[in-house]
Amino acid sequence: MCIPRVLLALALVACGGAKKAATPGGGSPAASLDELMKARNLSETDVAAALKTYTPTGRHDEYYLFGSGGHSGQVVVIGVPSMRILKYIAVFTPEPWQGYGYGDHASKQNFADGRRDGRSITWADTHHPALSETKGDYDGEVLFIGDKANPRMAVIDLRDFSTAQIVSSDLIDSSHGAAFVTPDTEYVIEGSQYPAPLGGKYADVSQYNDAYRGAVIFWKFDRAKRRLIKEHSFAIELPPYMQDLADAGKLDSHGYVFMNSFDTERAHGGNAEGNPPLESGASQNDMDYLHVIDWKKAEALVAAGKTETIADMRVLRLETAIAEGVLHFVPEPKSPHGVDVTPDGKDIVVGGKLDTHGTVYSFASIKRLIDEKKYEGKDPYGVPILPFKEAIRGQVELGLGPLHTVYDGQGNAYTSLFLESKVAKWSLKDLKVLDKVSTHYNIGHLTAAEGDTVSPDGKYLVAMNKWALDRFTPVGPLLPQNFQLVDLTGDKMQVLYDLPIPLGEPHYAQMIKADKVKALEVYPPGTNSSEMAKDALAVEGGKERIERTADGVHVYMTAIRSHFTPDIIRVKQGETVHLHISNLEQAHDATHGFALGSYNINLSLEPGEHENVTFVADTPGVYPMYCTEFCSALHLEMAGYFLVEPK
Ligand code: RUQ
Ligand code: CUA
Repeated sequence: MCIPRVLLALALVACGGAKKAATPGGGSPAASLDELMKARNLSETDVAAALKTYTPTGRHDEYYLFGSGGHSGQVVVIGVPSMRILKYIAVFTPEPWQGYGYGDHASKQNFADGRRDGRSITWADTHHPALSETKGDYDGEVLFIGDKANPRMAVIDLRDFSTAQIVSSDLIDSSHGAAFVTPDTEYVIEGSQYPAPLGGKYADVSQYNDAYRGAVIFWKFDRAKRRLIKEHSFAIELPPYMQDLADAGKLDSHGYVFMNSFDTERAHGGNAEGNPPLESGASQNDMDYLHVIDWKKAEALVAAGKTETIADMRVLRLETAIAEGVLHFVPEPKSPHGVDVTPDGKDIVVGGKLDTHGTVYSFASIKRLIDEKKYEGKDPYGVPILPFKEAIRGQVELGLGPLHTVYDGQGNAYTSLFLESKVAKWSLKDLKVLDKVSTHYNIGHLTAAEGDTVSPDGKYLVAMNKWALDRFTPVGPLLPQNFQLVDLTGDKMQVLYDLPIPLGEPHYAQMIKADKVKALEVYPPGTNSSEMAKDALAVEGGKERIERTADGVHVYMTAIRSHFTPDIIRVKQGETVHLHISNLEQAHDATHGFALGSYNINLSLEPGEHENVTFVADTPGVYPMYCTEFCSALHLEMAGYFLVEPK
């Protein structure tokens, strides 16, 4: 009770020492804080929680939280501790406000690169965002996010919080262990989940053991270009287990990747064909395999040409990976889920899911066992298995359904307990639980401030809850997810705030110090935002024009408060039209939109930005074009006509 009292006293000082506070709604006489608490049925603990998150107008947050947007195929950006939603970044899904997927060349290119089997995909199941790292610390340059359903990877540039690239490989047909970065962002990891014949080939599921495989892709990141380079990437073939989450080793364990698996039973469904249902078939064994991958060694073998190319990807085949000592297994308790390397890189924590323990592996022991070739056996594919008991430092009894673990800077770990709906705080040194806090409900991932770097901040944790049940005013049978902000500063964890996420099921999120991200205020004049360079077709004020060339009509247009120039465009039916539009503004937040109805063209022209659009004027008529952002008092007048004369 003493902490809330102090905060309450602070609150009173903050309102000028008098026990008067403004009444919501205004007008009526100010009520005292006590009266407000009574009227709103708030306890001192509630008021303390409010004071820890309340952020007055104009004040900025201490952290950015980058959360997966789940099915929406987007990324949600939230300020912490206020829990205010700052942005949804369009990634895999068209998004009208950002003009993403509505005509401009850059987003068209992203969607083209994200096609699967030649098919355009307009949604994604985004799971794990990963911030780029330098020496194991977030550097605030880019964010990666993977799509589980249509295995793809996206690169988001944090200079402008927009998607710079989407890549895809036909090697695998689903992914889950993505995105995770190596400590200097040399590679971005994408592990498959559901085994399938590599390279999109066909084989009946009855050939599961022989023809189906898993794989992990190491996407090469070119930091100068801020792009993933497919030609420099590679993959490692894995047995047909369901590989799950991954984490890269750091410091002591640098050079390794750890990846969970389940269904080492190789159950593959067929419940209408006399087989056990997949979930029970996959839960027979007491142990599955933690995959220990030496990516440095793999990289050297790839450079030496020991690969086979499948679906345009250089693949280190399973037998090579085994023969060269790239891949080892260590047993892990029953259908694990999260694998999380500790900040010092010395230990690896695995959540048991169907086991009540967190298992703490010692990297030093794993390394020694590998060096001594001390195996307790081999799996059916010949992968050496290290002895479990000698590879672990210990186990901690956490509770029901441990999934994911994050860390603070004080030697504590925080593990989500899905079945118990709790977060367990425990000591890495003593492997003892120190505290538990209830979350609402069925927590999946959790994220702590800089919680998976070499130097976590502690302070705040966000529980990412799958079920919301009774937490919010009802909105029908489909409920939002619930992000709960938890204070880590006291001995006891305290839930401070509930934020409904009504757009998809977020899985993971990362929280970075806000001052590490250097976001642009405006683009330099004429910037092509996908290239982050001046566009060759950028238009300067006074140089607007319409030109007819062999490939169609080129319209060089500018936008500035409150007009487009030219504002009348005349073309003939069937002509190809190339719009080149520069927003001449250099004032912060002076964004213009450009909408051309019936042609499905809708752009967001941020200050300094240039965009190119190409389309065929196939339907004659009169089409108003106008600015879609309320940019000025004469915004409604910021309009013109696109005239298509019939043939
Ligand atoms: S999953 S809720 Cu990370 Cu995709 Cu565990
Ligand atoms: Cu420009 Cu409204």
